[in-house]
Amino acid sequence: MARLLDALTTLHRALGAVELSLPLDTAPAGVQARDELNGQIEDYLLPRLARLDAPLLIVLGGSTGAGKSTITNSLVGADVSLAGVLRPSTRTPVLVCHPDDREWFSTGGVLPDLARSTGEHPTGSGLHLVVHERVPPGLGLLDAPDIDSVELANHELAAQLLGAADAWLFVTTASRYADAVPWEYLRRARDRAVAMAIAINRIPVGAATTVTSHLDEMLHENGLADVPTFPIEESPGGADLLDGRIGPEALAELRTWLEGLVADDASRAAIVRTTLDGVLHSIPARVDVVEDAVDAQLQAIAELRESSVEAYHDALAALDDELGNGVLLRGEVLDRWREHVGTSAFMERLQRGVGRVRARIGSILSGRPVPNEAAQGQLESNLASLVRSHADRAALATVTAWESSEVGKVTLSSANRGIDRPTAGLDDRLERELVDWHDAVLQLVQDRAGNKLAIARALTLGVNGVGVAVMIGVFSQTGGVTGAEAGVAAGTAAVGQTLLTAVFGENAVRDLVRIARDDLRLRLAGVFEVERSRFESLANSRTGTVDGQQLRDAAEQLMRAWRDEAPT
Ligand SMILES: Nc1nc2c(ncn2[C@@H]2O[C@H](COP(=O)(O)OP(=O)(O)OP(=O)(O)O)[C@@H](O)[C@H]2O)c(=O)[nH]1
Ligand SMILES: [Mg+2]
Repeated sequence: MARLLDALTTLHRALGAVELSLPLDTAPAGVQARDELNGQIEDYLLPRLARLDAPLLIVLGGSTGAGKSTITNSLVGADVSLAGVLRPSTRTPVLVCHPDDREWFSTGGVLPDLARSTGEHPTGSGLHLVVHERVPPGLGLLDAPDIDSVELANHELAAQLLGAADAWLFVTTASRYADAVPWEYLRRARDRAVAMAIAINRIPVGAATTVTSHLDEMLHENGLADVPTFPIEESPGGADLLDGRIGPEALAELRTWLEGLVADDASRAAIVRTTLDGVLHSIPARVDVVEDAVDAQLQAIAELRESSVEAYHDALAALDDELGNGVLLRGEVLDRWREHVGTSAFMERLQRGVGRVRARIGSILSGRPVPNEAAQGQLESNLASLVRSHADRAALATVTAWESSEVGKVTLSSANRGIDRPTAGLDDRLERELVDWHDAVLQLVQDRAGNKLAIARALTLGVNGVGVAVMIGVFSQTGGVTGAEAGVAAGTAAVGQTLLTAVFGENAVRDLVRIARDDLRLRLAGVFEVERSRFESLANSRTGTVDGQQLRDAAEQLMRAWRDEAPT
């Protein structure tokens, strides 16, 4: 039994972790199946498996006014549950048992979430427990609320109670037995192969054969041919029973059936086994429903995640294009470059000539305008604002994509304000990354340059100058600078490239620039990933910790354990 209980606990835990909060078609059925099954595991399976010889619980369920409370009182021969003309009359379920079974039904673990009340009348909630000598030992009779009145809470409670039963005593009447709602329940009992009997109350005198044969026909059609039926003839009394009880003769057969259930260990064990087996075998199909719903949720979440990945990917690609096209040479980087190379001292030195360097770059420099302050003033854009604008675009694109579906809207509903804008920390994070990148480029130059730095130093470039030249190389790879600043930017870039090439050689420069560029790309991708992570957490907050496969595995594990450990 230990393995079975373990498997059941595992399934219970897995079902408890199922999250179905997205408005998908499959969700309502999934929620219902999940809650019902988990309820039944707690209310019935765990306590029953923990003690197979515990008293039987027979639950009286059915339409409002069918006579469940009246039959309970009449069987016991005492007013244990209030019956009445006002519908629905039973709201608090009443469990009546022999005094010997009091302990099991009050603390034994059945229906653990229903607080027990005792005393003359139900307190209004939980489960009212009454003991009476006339109930056969080993049997609890539970008078449940109805399944079809205007009180929806009654139906839920009734379904929970029926789920906890070792056997159902379904109560209907001669005029109500063909109603739709009771048949939904009867078919559920059939699907779960729960031990069951049907009492047809208030049969007009002499009509028993007509009514039962029609009911039997319906049972047959619904695959319930084996269910015993107990016709109960209408007792006189008009709308209300005179003394509130049905005569003993009318109930004789039903009483015999009930007593037979607990007459000996074998018949008691047979009922326990029938229902246990039925309920356990109903589990895979019920888990299937939950599983489908879970998979649909995960699929929907994956689609949301995908659209955020796409939006940020597109934005990063666009940013990447712009990084290479020289647009950035209008900004800070250009300033830095100028700090090192844009001085007249440097230009003079170049003009005086430094061997082959001069030879190779002289032609490029001749006729070029020297970068000046005025040109610099026109250049306002910088990397930070470029990144920010792309981050902005990606956030907005993601929000727009998500808002196009109900699932996305619901997921967005728990977002913080400003989800459609870049994060507050973007600027700081980006600045840190750029500082780090700058350092990394300098380190790279130092590592790769070897003694060529001596030449660079001779040009007063130094490590910094070479580093900045590499950065300029990164931002001018595709060359296409246009507009007013083109002359300055392109000139500066060309000077940088030419210098680098002169000092380091073409391949080395290409390498340096490529490595620096890849490094920057990676850093920017990281910055964007932080931006996107807000959407990722929103999506994750809608995902439970289990998927369909885990549920399927848990159900299979359970069925294997039951096959090996079922009592015979
Ligand atoms: N005359 C007559 N009245 C009956 C008979 N059986 C039940 N009643 C009456 O039918 C009414 C409803 O009976 P209840 O026992 O309260 O019905 P219930 O199924 O418990 O109804 P809910 O608690 O609302 O779900 C009561 O007024 C009973 O007295 C019967 O055989 N003859
Ligand atoms: Mg009642």
